[in-house]
Amino acid sequence: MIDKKDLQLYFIMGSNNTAANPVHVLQDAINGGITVFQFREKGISAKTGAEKFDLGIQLRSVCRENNIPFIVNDDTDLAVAFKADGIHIGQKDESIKDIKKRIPKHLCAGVSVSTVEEAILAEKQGADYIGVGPIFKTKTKEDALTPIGMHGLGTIIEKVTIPIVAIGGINNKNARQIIQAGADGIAVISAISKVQNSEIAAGELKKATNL
Ligand code: TZP
Ligand code: MG
Repeated sequence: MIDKKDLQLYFIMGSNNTAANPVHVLQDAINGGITVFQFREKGISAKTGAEKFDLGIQLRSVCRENNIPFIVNDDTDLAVAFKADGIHIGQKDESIKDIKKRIPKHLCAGVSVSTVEEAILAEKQGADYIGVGPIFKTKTKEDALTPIGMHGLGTIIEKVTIPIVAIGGINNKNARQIIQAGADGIAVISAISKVQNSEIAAGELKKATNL
């Protein structure tokens, strides 16, 4: 299971989100204060098969050594094989209801949503948390939807009681307003993976999300 406080600073990364060694970036991010990590190996030139598996194992080890929950994007079988702490899926994936039936009980399951309807359905079907977005414009996800803005986030916060993490274009300048609006945390890729110093970047985001 995932605790609300674990969602405060949710870092997501795959090998194509950084020019550096992802293992080092993750360690730096942890040193800076991230509270949960998601392995998201997808998009242009993403690793597959054994290479994806090997990288995942390395990143999982870093999380384990540092007591950081390790969540796998999309691939439920891989999440189970990794003995991950959770799985995160999108709207185009298998339903959370079906996934919950075949994953071990201790794994948490998160779903990406961008509308109130999707959020309510995710909650009803047993999601442990929702990722809401994109809030702002992002260059990271090739097929990102139109940003829902702070207003869109607010309407979803009003309607569900499960933990909420906001995603999409979040940085240390706009992070604080997300938490002030009532989200439990922020999820970021580039604000930590694509900067000179991931430890400092994570530290700043952590500070911005500490109300
Ligand atoms: N889902 C919605 S936006 C997004 C994902 C995976 C990308 C977030 O990346 P960044 O760099 O934090 O905007
Ligand atoms: Mg997906």
